[in-house]
Amino acid sequence: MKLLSSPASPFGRKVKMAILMKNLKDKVEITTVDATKGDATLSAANPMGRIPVLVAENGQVIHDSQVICEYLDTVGTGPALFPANGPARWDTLTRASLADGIIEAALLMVYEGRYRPENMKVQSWLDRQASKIHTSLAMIDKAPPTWAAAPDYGHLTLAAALGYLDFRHPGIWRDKYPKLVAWLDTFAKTVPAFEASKPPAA
Ligand SMILES: N[C@@H](CCC(=O)N[C@@H](CS)C(=O)NCC(=O)O)C(=O)O
Repeated sequence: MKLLSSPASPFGRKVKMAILMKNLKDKVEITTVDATKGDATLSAANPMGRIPVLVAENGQVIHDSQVICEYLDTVGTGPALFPANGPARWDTLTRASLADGIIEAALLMVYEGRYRPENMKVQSWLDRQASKIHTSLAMIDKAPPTWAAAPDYGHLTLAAALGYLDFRHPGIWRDKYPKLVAWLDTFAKTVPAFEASKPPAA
């Protein structure tokens, strides 16, 4: 299999964690793609021009990060990342959806800084994204999601979100959400893939 991603991508990090958690390291070749510049290989695989994209062994192109993780769950070994059905499945997917929302808001803040000329930056837009992040973190911090046998897709997505905040917005969450800080420490100790997929220093 081939994965198109980049070292800094939080959505790519979700997939990299899933690859390691499902014991597929030797089966996936990772190619670095710069999604911010427009890349012909990437556009051919995903017309949205977004990473991550997985090309399966049979040549099938799979995106986005959730679909890739679900695919990897079917071809790898180890504990299931996605409960097959019932309330547990909707709980996992809903926790992941909220964590993806945190990543999206954090990414929009990065893009605002990166792409808009200084005199066109809209502070109220940045504040709105930051507020979404804080409202979500405050809710999750009340009762960080535990796991029984092993962390699932919802947990790995939350870890990717917190890792991305550390990477791109350091200082905005750790002093406010102590339970989440402890939760991420426990996750990192339980899942070596978290540290192994860490982006290079910003
Ligand atoms: N929903 C997608 C989001 C992917 C995404 O936004 N990736 C970012 C990099 S982390 C990207 O490719 N951005 C470039 C762009 O949107 O043009 C997923 O879960 O994979």
